[in-house]
Amino acid sequence: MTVHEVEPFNAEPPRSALATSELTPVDAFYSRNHGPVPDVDARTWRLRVDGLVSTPLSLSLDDLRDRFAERTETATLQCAGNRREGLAAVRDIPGEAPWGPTATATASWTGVALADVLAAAGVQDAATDVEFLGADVSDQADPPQEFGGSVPLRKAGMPEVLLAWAMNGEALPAVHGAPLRVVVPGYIGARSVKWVHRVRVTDAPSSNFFQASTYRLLPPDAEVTATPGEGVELGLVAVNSDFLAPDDGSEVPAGPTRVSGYAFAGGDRTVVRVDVSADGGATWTQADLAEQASTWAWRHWHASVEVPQGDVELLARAWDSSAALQPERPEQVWNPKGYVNNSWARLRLHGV
Ligand code: MTE
Ligand code: MO
Repeated sequence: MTVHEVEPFNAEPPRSALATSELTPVDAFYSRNHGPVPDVDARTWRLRVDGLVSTPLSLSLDDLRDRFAERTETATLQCAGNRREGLAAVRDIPGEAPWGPTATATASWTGVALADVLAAAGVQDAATDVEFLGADVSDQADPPQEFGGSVPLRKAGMPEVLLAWAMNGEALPAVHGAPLRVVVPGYIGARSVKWVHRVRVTDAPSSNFFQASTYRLLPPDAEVTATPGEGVELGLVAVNSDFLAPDDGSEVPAGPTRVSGYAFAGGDRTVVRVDVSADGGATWTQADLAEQASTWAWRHWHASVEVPQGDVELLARAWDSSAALQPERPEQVWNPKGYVNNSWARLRLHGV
């Protein structure tokens, strides 16, 4: 793992660790934290469901297992800061980790549908949003605050949104949110709140620091302040892709070379095409796309490209089912917090 920060713990795996299987092994799954990993006792832990509901609930893990049907969904998580490195190369982004292309990963998540829990609580007519609060306290907010965020009620009511206690069939590790985390497929990773202990039904988007003041897209010339409501709230993940093999900077035999990577689009959009170029974008080869494990999962892809003698920069770009194409250059999407770098993927190889 490349450890960007020890406390809070922030780390991403080498590209190769994501290349071999559609489901990312748990020990290769990136970790993104804003405070210390909380020590939660699963026996005394309860999930409170309150706010605009007719029957507030307090549920133990056994209650969740006993009262609701178990569901498993394969979903990709992608941090809004994934690939920030490419933006930081354009212009400095102080105070934010220079994430490479692997602050994203895919797991099969097991738990219960949030929709079923909301139905048991009875959502009132005035409700518009559902907020999640985690047990970790982050001093990145002033004063320090629990990590939280919300999604629109219409998303919260979809069957793919889970309260999950397992990933890839194993009990959720502490660093990934044990005993319970939210999984909001198609949304930026920040909405998949770990160590969730409260689900609050509301009539407005969350005023939590990590939604109202950060994870927002500011115009390039904006100053970074913590004023709530500035810029645009991030939600659905934009179409994105990157290379997974070979590694950046590798020496390879000149000639036809197999390259592979991932592509992902949020919301209920899917990846429909990936192009790869070895001549700066003059000509493109369409990559072969692997079957998608679910609507909510990335697509692995591979292609054979002609690598010349010497240095070459390969390009990759994905299209989604709304015909959106990744923008060409990081300069075009640069923003002061370094979110959503979905510019074309670039990989340097040296043909020998
Ligand atoms: N939940 C809590 N409680 N605290 C956090 O710091 N980080 C979020 C989200 N959920 C976070 C959280 C962010 S920004 C991302 S990208 C994902 O968790 C990362 O999940 P992972 O660490 O399991 O990969
Ligand atoms: Mo994130």
